[in-house]
Amino acid sequence: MNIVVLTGAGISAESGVPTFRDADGLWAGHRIEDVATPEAYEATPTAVQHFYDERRRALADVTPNPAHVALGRLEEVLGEGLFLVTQNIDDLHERGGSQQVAHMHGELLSALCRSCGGRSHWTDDLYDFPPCPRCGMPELRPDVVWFGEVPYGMDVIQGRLMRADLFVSIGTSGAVYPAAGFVQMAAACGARTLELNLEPSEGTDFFAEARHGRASELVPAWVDEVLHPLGF
Ligand code: BV8
Repeated sequence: MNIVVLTGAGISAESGVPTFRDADGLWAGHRIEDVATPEAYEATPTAVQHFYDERRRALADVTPNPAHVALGRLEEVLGEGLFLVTQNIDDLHERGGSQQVAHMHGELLSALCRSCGGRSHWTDDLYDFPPCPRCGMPELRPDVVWFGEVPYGMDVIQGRLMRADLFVSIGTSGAVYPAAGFVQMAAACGARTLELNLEPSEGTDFFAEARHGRASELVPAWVDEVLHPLGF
């Protein structure tokens, strides 16, 4: 069985990580074009660095919730049969037990050097432009995909979507492409499609089935449904 799971900010909401578009979300205090575009970084690099430094620091105060843990259990049983792709840049999937996570929009705990192109595991601030561990240049930026930049791993993602038996979207508003289009690609290639979200997403009509509620309840229940027939 080939399952592709796409997650968004909603899966981390109950862990205390703010989503983007909910009332108290990240965009409530900012405009996308002011903090999540290459142009914003060119114009006000320190302000953009602070936006990500705050989120990186906040990772120390959050913990995985039952939804993350349930997906870790699903991977333990299905192995390569599960492909987990996330729009999130937090490390809660990994801390919840998932070992293979495709971060299509990058990761807070990675720094990308604009001089040598090298990536380094990074837990500190970047606003003071520390030297790149590889080349020494003060050119480290957050290793995240901004609007207008190309998401990571699209070829692998598309390959998995095309041979999925089941596509499940968890905790995403379906507002941002190309992630929001994955359901249509999977369905066109014959996959069953399921949306698990607090409320109907912008793409909810593309899903064969939708269940609405909190991820910490919906996801463990769904994982049990998948694993019980397999004897787990
Ligand atoms: C690209 C990383 C080309 C940084 C992010 C016009 C039409 C179509 C597309 C475009 C267009 N104009 C421009 C575009 C392209 C653009 C885009 O889509 N813009 C939007 C605004 C229209 N996209 C891009 O630029 C992308 N690049 O297109 O390159 C390309 C394409 C294909 C192949 C090759 C090249 C790059 C976009 C990446 C931007 N970076 N994040 C950072 O984190 O700061 S986006 C960011 O917002 C997230 O990563 C995520 O992807 C996105 C959406 O957020 P969600 O995760 O869905 O969170 P949100 O708050 O929106 O929703 C939360 C949901 O959870 C809600 O539904 C809520 O109900 C639910 N929820 C809340 N609590 C719970 C819950 N569910 C369950 N339980 C709960 N407890």
